[in-house]
Amino acid sequence: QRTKLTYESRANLAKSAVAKRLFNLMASKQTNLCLAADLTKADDILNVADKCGPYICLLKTHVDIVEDFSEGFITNLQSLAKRHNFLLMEDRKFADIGNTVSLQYAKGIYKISGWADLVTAHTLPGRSILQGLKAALGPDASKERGVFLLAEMSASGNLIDDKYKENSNKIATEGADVDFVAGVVCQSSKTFAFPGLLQLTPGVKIDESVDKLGQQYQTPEHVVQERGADIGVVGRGILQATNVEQAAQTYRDRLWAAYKDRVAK
Ligand code: 5FU
Repeated sequence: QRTKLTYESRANLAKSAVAKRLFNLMASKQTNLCLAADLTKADDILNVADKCGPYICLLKTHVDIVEDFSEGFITNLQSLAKRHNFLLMEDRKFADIGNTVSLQYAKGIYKISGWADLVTAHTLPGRSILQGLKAALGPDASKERGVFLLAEMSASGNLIDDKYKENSNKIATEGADVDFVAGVVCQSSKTFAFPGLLQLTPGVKIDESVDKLGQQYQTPEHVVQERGADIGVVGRGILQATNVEQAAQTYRDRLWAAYKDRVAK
């Protein structure tokens, strides 16, 4: 069972080079917290990235909500990632035909493939989503990039059913492009079994169980121990705290303790 294995041991089973890197980073830095930096001003994102950097393995962006985007913002974000040792994920949720996602990944204002170690993609279009994203990268660059495929969502009333989950798992684990898949975004350990993939689970908060727009929350302990999360994604739980740094530390401590408990049992 993958949830019983340590991150170190799973690094050796990963087919994606970025997944391997992330598993090892998590183990050495002792954190399985991803910060969802959903803020609309570049300086605000850089500020929370600097404060929370020591406690996170991954910083997740929605770059299209940044009102004052510039290349300088990306340069600064990358140097914070380097300084504090975390990876960058753009939660773009690509969902179009291969040719279009290839353009969306590498071109336009954001040139995501140039800086995001990881991106998210829906499996709705089928395998061509992976081929399309890969096509945007040179042969060497594809080793430094990875995709998290969405097999489930935390939104109440979402349309994903068991068949869709099963087929998403097949795309993530079978075929020529599995070396490009770093993990799966989902809500349950039953969604996939392969231990070389990371389970990223959003919808994590210490108190409060829903928001007004369909988001459903679970506690850090619940997502790691009952739902099989390898990485817990926290946005507003940290961003809206009075002391952001302290909140990041608390989430880091609770998510990490839950993981240590999980592998010890
Ligand atoms: F794929 C998903 C999902 O199923 N639920 C999510 O909430 C992604 N998310 C993202 O996680 C969402 O786009 C936000 O960036 C983040 C959750 O933020 P919160 O403030 O902790 O609710």
